[in-house]
Amino acid sequence: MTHNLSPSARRVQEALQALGYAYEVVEAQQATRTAAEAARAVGCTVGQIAKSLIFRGVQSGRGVLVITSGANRVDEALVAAELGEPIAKADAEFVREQTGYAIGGVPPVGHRQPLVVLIDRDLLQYEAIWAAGGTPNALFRLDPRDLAPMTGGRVIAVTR
Ligand code: 5CA
Repeated sequence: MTHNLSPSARRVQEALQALGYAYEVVEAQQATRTAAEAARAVGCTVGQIAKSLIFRGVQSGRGVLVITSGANRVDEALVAAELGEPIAKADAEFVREQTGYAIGGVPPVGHRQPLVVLIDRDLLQYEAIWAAGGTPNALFRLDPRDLAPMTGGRVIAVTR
């Protein structure tokens, strides 16, 4: 099933398999680089797109992944309070170094480095959501209740 995927998407597919999930990474014809594009491509609401946003812990230097509903903007103060240190937005190089993927395709699993993972509780209201699958047009559909066990992440409020 994975032979037609590009190498980055295949890595995500293999990570899902290794974690015991049958979810299937698919590559869309059109770009799914942003939540709006992804929602258009798969025919869901923007809120059902799981954005994978990378931040850097300012004191520790660790990578932080906040998996956010496409409908929400992350309140960095809430995330900082949760982590116990301020965070800064990652630049493209830090995203690539931590995750192994380029901005626009960062998946929730299959990263190069272990990341601290936080999950937007608003994602849990949906029956199904879509997350990036390693490239700017790769996606997979999943049950949002699998996100926490799949990533080892904690569910939090990312907006007030
Ligand atoms: N494939 C889509 C839908 S899953 C996707 O990956 N969307 S995303 O929102 O998770 O990834 C794009 C995010 O990357 C943007 O929301 C933004 O937070 C971040 N981003 C975009 N440009 C930059 C940049 N120059 N530096 C750092 N982060 C950026």
